[in-house]
Amino acid sequence: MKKSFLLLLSVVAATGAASAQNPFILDQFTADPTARVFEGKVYVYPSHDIPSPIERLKEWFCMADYHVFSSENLTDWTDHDVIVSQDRVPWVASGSYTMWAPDCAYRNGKYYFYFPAMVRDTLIGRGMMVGVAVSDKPYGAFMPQAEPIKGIYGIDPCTLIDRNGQAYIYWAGFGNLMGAKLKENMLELDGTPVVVGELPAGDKGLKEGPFVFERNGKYYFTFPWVKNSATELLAYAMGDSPLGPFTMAEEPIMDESPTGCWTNHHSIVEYKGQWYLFYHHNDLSPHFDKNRSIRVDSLTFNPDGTIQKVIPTLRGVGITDAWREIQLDRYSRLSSKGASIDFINPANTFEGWKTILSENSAYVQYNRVNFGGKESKTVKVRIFSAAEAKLLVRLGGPEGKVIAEISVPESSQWTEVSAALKSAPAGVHDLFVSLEGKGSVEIDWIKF
Ligand code: FUB
Repeated sequence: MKKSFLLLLSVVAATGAASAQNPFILDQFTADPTARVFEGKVYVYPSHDIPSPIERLKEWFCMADYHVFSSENLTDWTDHDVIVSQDRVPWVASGSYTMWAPDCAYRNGKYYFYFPAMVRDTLIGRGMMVGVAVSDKPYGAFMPQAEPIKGIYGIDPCTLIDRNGQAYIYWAGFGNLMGAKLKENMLELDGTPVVVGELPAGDKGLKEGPFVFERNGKYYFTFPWVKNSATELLAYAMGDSPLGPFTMAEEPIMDESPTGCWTNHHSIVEYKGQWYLFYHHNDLSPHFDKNRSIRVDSLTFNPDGTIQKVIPTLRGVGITDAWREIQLDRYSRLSSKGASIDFINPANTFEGWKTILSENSAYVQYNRVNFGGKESKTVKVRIFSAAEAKLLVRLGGPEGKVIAEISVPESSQWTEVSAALKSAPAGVHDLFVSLEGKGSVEIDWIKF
């Protein structure tokens, strides 16, 4: 493969539609997020779901390539564009669209991108195998190896370098979760793979997507598991060494998806002193759960090292600047009556969501808005309302200070309306917007 082509692929794309909220990539489907901290930023290596261009995969997973995304503040994400694609990997079956869950590791000045895919017919051991592409930078250009790693038959690779500098690779294969040492070159297994024991047996539900990490001398073996014959929850076991033995934890890291997404696939990473769980739901594709979207929420450990269950949120992580378009529909709290969320355009979910307030005092709350940096004297909302109405904007909550009253005009289309701020806020606040009196007001975003 020509180096110039790879360099072209690695050119940083302009920041796409991305946000501090969940899901955090909004201009394409993304799944199976493996987050790693490289060069002081978080890099997320997801799968890239697409609606299938071929009949055989119309109702199944379909992926042709991988993008990588990076962020310094977990609010603004840069899409570095395609780093590896099925057409450029010599061992991958052409047109198989099987670029499933990947991972990336750093060692000795190089970045190793691990990915599963269907092998060419001519290779021994047909089916899914795992290959590597190597780069000098976390965002590419990645140069794929000519052959997949010998001895790995399966999907969902995950790597770990333990406290002694030994590298491991884990994967899901034939109903089991597997592990093996990697050689110093990160390209070959060092010894025979083992079945990771002490996990629920195969007849107790599908296990896949292993993600292993170390914290305070303990190794956490985490994995999606179809425990209750429905969708996947995120389970884990703990042990003192990378290949076990492990002891299963009683509580899951995350319960089954509230949206009925069959898969969940995750990674856990510490960044600037906070731990995060990256995972996926099917937010942008509510009726087809093979087109997924990646999310992130904070994760906390108990004093004994066990993991507190993570409740999925729409608000996500990070702080939102007041002068940007604040998507209230990724709310922290909604009133129990008269407030709802819907797509702006159900025929094109990539246009995002709207908040609908349709009863006196109905409200939406959006936490952690930063009013520092730029002083604003006005508030602007993108709004749709068939009749005149009034919105109140407060800081803090329902009893908080009213900072603006917005008179909403009658309109037959989306329109932007401004109002003067009663006082200029400073610092980080929770934002609270409510309907005062009658009406039904649809809000796309608000900004200051
Ligand atoms: O994305 C395809 C497959 O779905 C992954 O490899 C699994 O972990 C599941 O998320």
